[in-house]
Amino acid sequence: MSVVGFDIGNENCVIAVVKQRGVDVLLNDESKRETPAVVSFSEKQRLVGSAGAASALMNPKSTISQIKRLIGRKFKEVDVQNDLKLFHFETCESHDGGILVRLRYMGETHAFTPVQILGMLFSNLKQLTEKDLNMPISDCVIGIPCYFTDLQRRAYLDAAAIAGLKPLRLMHDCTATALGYGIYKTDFSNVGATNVVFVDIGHCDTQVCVASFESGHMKILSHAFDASLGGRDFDEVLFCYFAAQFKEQYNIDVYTNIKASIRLRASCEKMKKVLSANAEAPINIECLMDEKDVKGFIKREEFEQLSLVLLERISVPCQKALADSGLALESIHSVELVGSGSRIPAITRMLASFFKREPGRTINASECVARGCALQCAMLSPVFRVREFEVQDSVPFSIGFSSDKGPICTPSNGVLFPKGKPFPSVKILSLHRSSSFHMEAFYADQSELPNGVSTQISSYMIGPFPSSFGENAKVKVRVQLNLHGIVNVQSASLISESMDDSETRRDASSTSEVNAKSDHTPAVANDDEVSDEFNFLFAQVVDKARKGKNIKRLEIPVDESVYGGMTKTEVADAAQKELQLAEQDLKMERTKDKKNAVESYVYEMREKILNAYRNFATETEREIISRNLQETEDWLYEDGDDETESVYSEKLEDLKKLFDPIENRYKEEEARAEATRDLLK
Ligand code: ATP
Ligand code: K
Ligand code: MG
Repeated sequence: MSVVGFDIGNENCVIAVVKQRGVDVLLNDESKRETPAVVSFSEKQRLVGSAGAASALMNPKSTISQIKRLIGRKFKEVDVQNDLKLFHFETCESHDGGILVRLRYMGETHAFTPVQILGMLFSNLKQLTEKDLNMPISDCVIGIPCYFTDLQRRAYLDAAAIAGLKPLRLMHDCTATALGYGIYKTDFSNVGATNVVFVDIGHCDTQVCVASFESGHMKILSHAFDASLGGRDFDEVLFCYFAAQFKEQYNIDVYTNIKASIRLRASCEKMKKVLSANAEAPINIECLMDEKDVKGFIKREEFEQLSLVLLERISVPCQKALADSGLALESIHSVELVGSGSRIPAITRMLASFFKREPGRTINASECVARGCALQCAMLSPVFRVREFEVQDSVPFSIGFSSDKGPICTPSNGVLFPKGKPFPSVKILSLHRSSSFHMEAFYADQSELPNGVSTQISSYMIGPFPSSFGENAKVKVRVQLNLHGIVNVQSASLISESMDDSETRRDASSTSEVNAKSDHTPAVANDDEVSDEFNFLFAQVVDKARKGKNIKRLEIPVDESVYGGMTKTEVADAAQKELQLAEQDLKMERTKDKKNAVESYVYEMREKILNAYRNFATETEREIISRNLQETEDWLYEDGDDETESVYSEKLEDLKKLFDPIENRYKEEEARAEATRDLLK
């Protein structure tokens, strides 16, 4: 059993694993600690990660990156449409308003949902991990942006299921970072809490959280974000600048040429990184478009000037997180800056002036999310013993609940899980109903959500239930905001109590005897009520039942449907499809291996027949073999370039048949020589 943390970024993925002596970040096949979040469909197989990124230029229309942006979103959302303009793969609207990625693969047009594509990334990361650990894995913790909606969280779980992973928790990126930061620190002051601001600037987004640490305990006070502000936007500043400049200078319009725009964008990203360490940076691209080589140059100051609006926007979520935490600037002990997008010096300067102190850079900016997730996974796994450390996260968006009688859970306007309150959390709703009824979970405040996101979450049919419980029977509905930040109705039960309901509630410790035989139910429904789990009346109800009172409790069916979510069957089908695709990839890998084996055999034997084996073959044999080797080599580059595994196997066998007699003669002679040597010793 192993525990794993995954950070799936818009640009890079990181895998962290808890090993005996701490948390390790795994290396991928290229020995890199970060793996590009890219899936590319080449002619007959998928290329994921570094291989996928490498084929982006050759295969722009079937190379998918930044899929995280499209998870659980609607095609028509304005922000989605803005993102789609930057992508070169083709998309369309699905029947339920979602997004489909359309591409050609193995001679057919395929449509994949973003969840399926994310599932492919997960599969690849799972494979990398299993190869490294040399054992199968499924338990993991996955980092997610704090601004993910319920639907996006469910979509992540579906994608993980497609890949055969079992997330023990979806963890907010900053919460994971804060955990990794806090768990090792032992120098928190004994008097009061230590408050730390974490700012994570990634490729596409900015997240800020305020966390409060005490020894053995961490509480997130607030989350804030800009879902569309990250390193990518700074690349775009340079891209627009040089696109305009090259148009004027060389009369080329890169916007009209996919490959040119991919190359310019990649160069601009490199340039941005150069500008983080240097006062100026050149750009040189050969044959960018219309066979023209282009050259350019920018000073860091100019870049900063062009990025002024972006830089200013970073302070907005900082301001919000601080305000929502209820803390004054003076109560903040430090500001920690993570995410590779934050490596731009002007960002540090801006944050320093906003927080009135230099932001810390002690945390590993690119690995902290995965590391924190791995730690959380170890804490949640029964197999590991981790230092006692309590993690209390904070609800990012207010969640309301309503039933067919209108909003419930007053006093705060139908809000059941208010923003900023701790989660996971369970609430018990007490209602009175005579037959099946309907409930809805929704986001209570549109203004808290990212642009244009729907407030609908999920709906529940509760019931049917037997009429023997009478009119206006009491129903207890147990609603949970779970570890993933997903809201759901866990269970619903009918309660028949042999006393006046309101009486019981008013005096929870009442021991007043009630006539056990009377089947009294209140004639009028009480106002719907909500209580936290610890206030729940069940304990008392059960208690009375034990005393032999006539109290009935009956679990009733709850049927959930999620707006825009996948059904269990759809997830199972997608998992099946993923297996088929993986099988095809594997087949192509085996084919490649076989082809390589033929090729190396040709080279090896050519060398041997000229040297070691020379005297063991007749002139005729040597001629035949040389001819065969040459023919095979030519074939590999021409007709045999793209053959099946079995064809390569046959080819190899044929060559071996020619060679085996000679090889045997050679080996016999070797053995004889060795025996003679032994005798002479
Ligand atoms: P997200 O968090 O948005 O999902 P991510 O986690 O993949 O994305 P990171 O890996 O934290 O993002 O950061 C990637 C961004 O950091 C890219 O925009 C990249 O260009 C930028 N970046 C990396 N190194 C530097 C550098 N030295 N200077 C400036 N920017 C950099
Ligand atoms: K990352
Ligand atoms: Mg990130």
